[in-house]
Amino acid sequence: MLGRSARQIRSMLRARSSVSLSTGQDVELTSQRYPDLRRKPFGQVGPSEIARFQAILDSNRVITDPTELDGYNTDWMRISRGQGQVVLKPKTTAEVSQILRYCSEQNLAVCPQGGNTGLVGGSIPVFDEVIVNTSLMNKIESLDINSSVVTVQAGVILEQLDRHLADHDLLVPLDLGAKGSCQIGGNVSTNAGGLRLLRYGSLQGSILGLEVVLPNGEILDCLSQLKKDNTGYHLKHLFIGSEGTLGFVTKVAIQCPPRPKAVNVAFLGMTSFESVLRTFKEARSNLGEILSSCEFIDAEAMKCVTGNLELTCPIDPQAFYMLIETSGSRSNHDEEKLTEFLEALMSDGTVVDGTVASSEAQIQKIWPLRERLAEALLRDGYCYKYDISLPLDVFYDSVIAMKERLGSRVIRCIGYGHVGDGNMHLNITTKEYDDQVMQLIEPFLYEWTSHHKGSISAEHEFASWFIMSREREPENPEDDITIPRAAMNKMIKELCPNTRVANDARELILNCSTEFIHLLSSESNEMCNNQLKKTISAEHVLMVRWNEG
Ligand code: 2HG
Ligand code: ZN
Repeated sequence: MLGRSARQIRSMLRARSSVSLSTGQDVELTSQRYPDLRRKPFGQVGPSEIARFQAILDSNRVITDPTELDGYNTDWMRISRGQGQVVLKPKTTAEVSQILRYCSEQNLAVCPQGGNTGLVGGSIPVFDEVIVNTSLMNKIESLDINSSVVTVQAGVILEQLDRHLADHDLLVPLDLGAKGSCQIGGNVSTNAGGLRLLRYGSLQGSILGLEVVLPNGEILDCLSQLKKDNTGYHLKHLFIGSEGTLGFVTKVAIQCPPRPKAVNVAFLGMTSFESVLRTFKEARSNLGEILSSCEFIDAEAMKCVTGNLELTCPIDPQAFYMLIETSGSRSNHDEEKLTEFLEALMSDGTVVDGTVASSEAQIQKIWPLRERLAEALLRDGYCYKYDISLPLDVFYDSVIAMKERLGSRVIRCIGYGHVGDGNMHLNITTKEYDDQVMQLIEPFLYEWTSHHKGSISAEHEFASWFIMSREREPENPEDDITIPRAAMNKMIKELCPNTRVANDARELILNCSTEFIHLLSSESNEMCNNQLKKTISAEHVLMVRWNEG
């Protein structure tokens, strides 16, 4: 970009190749890789259970064919595989309610599943849980043009919703690389972060209401469409990001921002991480309200996405790259701001190369370099995936520390992610799973992160430590802490001895005090840091579900 103005520079990119990954038997069973995991004393699915499911749903929505089951049992990362014997595909909340009530009565473990695009194995069974898949719950129920609130069923695909909103000049305030397959219910249950959190904030802030089916089949209606509603506890927050542990999200009301009229993407190169930080600081102060994304990619990550997916980097090789997006309402204004910002950074040598794209076609050629990294990594073989939040002054040190530790044992150790949100995606690859490499990564990386006051899960998922750290043989199944009611009862007893323990999840939630809720969250964070050693082995493997097996 040196010597040329931002507006003159246009991308010189090639079309991306499409990739399809199969799922299947070659992925090791989660229960085999982690032999210490024990199936809890849940019931099993046999002919009478199948007959009951077929009475609730049509038989073509009860899948038992082993070949078909394969895809639902294997995660997108191909690192986890469950042994679910049946997939159920409800279309309505009433059907979900009947399924959960029956499973609860029969003590059958359930695995809620959306688009199965999660990165930590949380969307598939660990053992033989009943998979309740939301893909047929795909109706956009209403869109209130005046308030810009859309209400959808859980199985609506993110990209489809965004296309629908585009017709009304609105936008989903969430954007993920997996947008073509991930579903809103899963996004809510994992509190997905994504590429534009910097601009629109965490999904939690945009969700106005939720409808949730509780483990006993009761339907909890928190489906408010109001921007302001302070009547009582904000129960919806219990379900956002709780990974299906407390209930099954069936409908969501989302506040949608206006669709930007002008979008620009600058793709820049730097020689040092200090320059990345300086560029981010300048972007924040000079692009201000129009800044919508600030991503970074290191040199090895760039080699991965260009080498494995045959994409082309539009600028010369550099140590670090940044993708800076602006979204505003007046293109002249935005381009002027962006040009000034870039010229200042180039003239002092912070940015050494770059290109700017303003048309949709050009932008669509740049974003894949960042969005398709997760997919590119899988081409190496096995991927050890870490999603950490860190203070920016030590942000890239995490990759340096890991590289030093792993040396030539791995194919690559790379860093990329949402630098604007302090979110590092640290990824390591080997040809196939290598336990020795794993031992070098964990618990080291968790302890390193904890020591630097980071978080071991920034946006992907989080909760398995909770179960693992408390795992013990229950005296009776009712005390099994993998059943949320019992889990919460136990926590209440431990944390708030004076609080009344309720008999079911709904009663519990309605009766629990704000003190309990505060304690729950602060205790969770503290436990996470204190108990890393106990919990790390399963952190990316086991997800807590409300009645996981
Ligand atoms: C992203 O930001 C996703 O692309 C995936 O969160 C991150 O591949 C990863 O580690
Ligand atoms: Zn991410």
